[in-house]
Amino acid sequence: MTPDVPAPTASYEPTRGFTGRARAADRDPRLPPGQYDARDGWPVLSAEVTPRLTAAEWTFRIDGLVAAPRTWTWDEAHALPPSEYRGDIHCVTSWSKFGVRFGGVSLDTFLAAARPLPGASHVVAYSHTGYTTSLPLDDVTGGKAWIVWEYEDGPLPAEHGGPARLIVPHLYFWKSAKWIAGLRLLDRDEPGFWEQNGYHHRGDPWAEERYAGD
Ligand SMILES: Nc1nc2c(c(=O)[nH]1)N[C@H]1C(S)=C(S)[C@@H](COP(=O)(O)O)O[C@H]1N2
Ligand SMILES: [Mo]
Repeated sequence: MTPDVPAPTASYEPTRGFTGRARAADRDPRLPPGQYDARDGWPVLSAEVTPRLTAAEWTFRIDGLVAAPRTWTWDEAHALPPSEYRGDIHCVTSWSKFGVRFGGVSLDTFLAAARPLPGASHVVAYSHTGYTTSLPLDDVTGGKAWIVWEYEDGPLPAEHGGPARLIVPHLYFWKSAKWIAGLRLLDRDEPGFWEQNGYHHRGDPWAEERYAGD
């Protein structure tokens, strides 16, 4: 108890005609609305038990509306040109993490080999566990999505999706399927696990697209 220290909320007190600006000055500009900085923590959010999946067993497939459906093994995926993401991630349960590094291969590299057909507009990403999430194709192309197996300087921990996961960091992190098994390209939006359970279909953290109807 430190009664002579002003309450920390004092600086957030709305001033007439100045609301929001005072707030914005105090907030880290990397923090989307309604989020907090998890700092050193990285919560684990899994609907399923962490699977026992070795690198040798892991495969990644692209099929559906593509000219050349195919499956990559761990070694085949690692032979592709490496790519990394350095930046922020945002979970819909309201934590964000700043300046993290993930290493792997750009999804563009895999998609270039599979060659999406003209009618393809959406993807369903699915995990080796059965978890699914749906995304517009535009949200996973153009340098916005990766298949990753490194976190900071080490292998991606199993509870965070290792051996490999999808990351789509410009959207809420439920789109970033852990233990990624594949991507199916479709000509329509086919809602995945959380999208069928009340979450928003797109999930832009800057627009606070948390739930259906947001
Ligand atoms: N296979 C699978 N992937 C998943 C999930 C899950 O339950 N299963 N949860 C999603 C959600 S809601 C979030 S916020 C992130 C959490 O990733 P983390 O546990 O590495 O923080 O993974 C996403 N990918
Ligand atoms: Mo989440």
